[in-house]
Amino acid sequence: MKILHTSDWHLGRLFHQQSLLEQQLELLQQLVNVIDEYAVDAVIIAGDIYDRSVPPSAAVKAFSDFVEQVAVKRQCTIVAISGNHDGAERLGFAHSLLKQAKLHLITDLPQSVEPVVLSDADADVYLWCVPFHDPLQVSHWFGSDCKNFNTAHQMIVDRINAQRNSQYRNIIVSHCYLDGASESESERPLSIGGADRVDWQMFADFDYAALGHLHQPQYKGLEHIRYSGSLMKYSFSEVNQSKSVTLIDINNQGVQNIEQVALKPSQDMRVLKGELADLIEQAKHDPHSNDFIQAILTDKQAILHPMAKLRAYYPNLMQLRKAQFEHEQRSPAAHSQEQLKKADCELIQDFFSEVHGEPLTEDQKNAISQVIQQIEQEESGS
Ligand SMILES: [Mn+2]
Repeated sequence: MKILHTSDWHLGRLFHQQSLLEQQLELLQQLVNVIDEYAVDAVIIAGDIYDRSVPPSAAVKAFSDFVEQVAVKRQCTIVAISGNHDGAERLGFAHSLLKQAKLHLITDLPQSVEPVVLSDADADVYLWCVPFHDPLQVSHWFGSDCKNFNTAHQMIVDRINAQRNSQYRNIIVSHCYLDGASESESERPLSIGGADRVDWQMFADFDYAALGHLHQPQYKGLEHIRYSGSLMKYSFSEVNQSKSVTLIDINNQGVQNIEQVALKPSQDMRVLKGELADLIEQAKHDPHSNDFIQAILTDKQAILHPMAKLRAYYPNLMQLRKAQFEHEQRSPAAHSQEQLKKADCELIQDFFSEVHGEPLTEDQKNAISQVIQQIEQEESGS
């Protein structure tokens, strides 16, 4: 049985105010081609199908067309969970009807223990699908308190383990942040204060872990605990990553082969560094001048209208930076990502030590990070 693992499509995402839908549609077509070429039986989407909880209509149409191409026309099963960017309830509309049409949408926590079963001549595969959740939602479901993402995820896995039968093959699907894995700038932190990490060890006993959230294709701990990575590059921090989908060949003995199939957009994302005059000279012979470009200028003297001058050659020049400032200040994107995660908590910690002359206790820190998280959730309306 051949299963394709993908995640983090972020349909409807804007990049420097520009829609990426055209590029996303091109890559979805490549996915369909991979499904045909490798005779794929099922597709797993490990969360973040959309970029926002209320996606633009063109993004909804893109997913709808994909479902029609894959589940309806090709009778290839689609199993998708909600990620932290998706609006779980909207995405889960009519899920019990849709599963009869080979589209399994798992957006509600209790569905984690209702496996999707795929059977053919090769294998019986149980897919345990864990939609994105925060510790509060898990506390509600279990009726007991759990403080962080790791405990919450472990509780769900324990419940799955109590139910699963090792006579069959078992795949777990989740949208989470594995401790120690590599992040990119285009992921939205799941929580602040660093309490969002989960241990890879809890996935070790499954035949395969199909993960979403981190945008770089990678495995962590063991080769079968994997992130497929995002559909395309969503930040300039990802220029050196090769995006792909992961193809798993599984039979009743277990996973037989894992292969990364490259996704190649016709418009790439690149960073160019040099003096403006040199970049312009090079641009004249650049066969990929349509790419999304970030330019880092190394000129020492001031230049008038460098953006306009370079845009004449690179119409998709999205960002211009001056190298001389690079060592003085870090990139604004990296800075804000870091701030999002740490700033509020650390600010309160600094203030507390200043006033009381002693640091916060672990309990106090947890209480503060919970309050901040709550405020963040209220503000985002989820
Ligand atoms: Mn994502």
